[in-house]
Amino acid sequence: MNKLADKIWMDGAFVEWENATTHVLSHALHYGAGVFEGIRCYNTEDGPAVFRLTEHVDRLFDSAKICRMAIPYTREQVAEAILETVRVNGLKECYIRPLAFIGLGAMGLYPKNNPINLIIAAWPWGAYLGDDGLNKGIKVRVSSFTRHHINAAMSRAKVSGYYMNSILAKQEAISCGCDEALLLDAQGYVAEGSGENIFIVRKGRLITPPLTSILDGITRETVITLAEDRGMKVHEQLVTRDDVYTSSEAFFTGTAAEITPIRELDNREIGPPGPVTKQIQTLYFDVVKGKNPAYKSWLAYV
Ligand code: PPE
Repeated sequence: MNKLADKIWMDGAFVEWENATTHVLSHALHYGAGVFEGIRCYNTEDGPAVFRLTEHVDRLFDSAKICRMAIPYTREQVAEAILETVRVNGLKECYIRPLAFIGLGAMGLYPKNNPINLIIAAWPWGAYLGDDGLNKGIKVRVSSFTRHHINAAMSRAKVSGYYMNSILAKQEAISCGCDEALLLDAQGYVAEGSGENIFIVRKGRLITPPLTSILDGITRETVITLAEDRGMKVHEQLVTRDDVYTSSEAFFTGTAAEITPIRELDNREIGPPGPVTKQIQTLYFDVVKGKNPAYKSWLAYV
C-alpha cells in the first residue's frame, strides 16, 4: 500500500506510517470488534478546519458505549489528538479515521481484559464516488443484501464488523456496472447506501428515511438543518424503492460521499442533478469550506 501520510497517532503517541502495525491475534482482526469514525478536514480561508468534530467524537464514544468498549481517553483528548494528527502531517484537506478496537489478549468471544487500542490516521481523500459522480450523479442498484436488522446490529454504532454487509453490497453493485448500492431494511423499506444516507425529492417534498435501521449520519443531520433553516421542511418517513424510482431528485449524503447526486436506480432514470440537490450541494460545500459565517461553529480550526 502507498504511504498516505507521515505519521499515525497510536495509543497516545505518533508513530511513523511504517510502524503503525498490530499483532495478527488482535481481537478485532478476528471478530470485527472495532468502532470508528470518518471525518473530513477542509481548507478554509482561515486555514484547515475539521467539520463537526464534536459530533464525530461523540458518535465514536456512543459506538464504544453500545459495544461496551471503554476508550481509555476523554472526548477532549481524542478531539485534540485528531487535530494534532492533521497538524503533524501538514495536511490541509484530508479524511480522518479514528478507530478504537479490542486488542491483543484473550481470544474467543469474551475479551474481558483485552486492551482497547485507539488509532487516528489522516490522509488526503478526494471525491468518494469520483468527481464525475459529484457533478453528474451516479448509477445505483438496490442490493440483494438486506441492511442489518435493528436487533442484530445496533445502527447507532459505527462498528467495523457491520461493514461486511456494506462490502458485499458495494461489490455486487460494482460487478453489475453500477457505482453504489442502495440497501433495504429487513421490512423492505429503503435504508441507506453502503456508506451513505439517502434523500429524495418527490412531488416537491424533500424526504429521508427515519433513523431506524440506518446510521445517524452527521451529514444527514447537517442537510436537514441547512434545508430547514431555509424554510424547506424535511420529511422523515418510510421510503419504498419505487418512491425512489418515481422521485424527481435523489442524492446520497456522507462524510466521504459529501452530497452525491443519484441519476439512476435499477435502470430507472431519475435524471441529472436537480435544483434542490444543487442548492444543497452548494450550501454544503460553502459551509464546510468556511464560506458561510452562520455555520462557523461547526468548524474546528486545526
Ligand atoms: N451510512 C453508513 C452505512 C455510513 O457508513 C456512513 C458514513 C453514512 C451513512 C453517513 O454518515 P456521516 O458520514 O456521519 O454523514 N460512511 C463513512 C465511511 C466510508 C468508508 O468508505 O469508509 C464516511 O462517509 O466517512
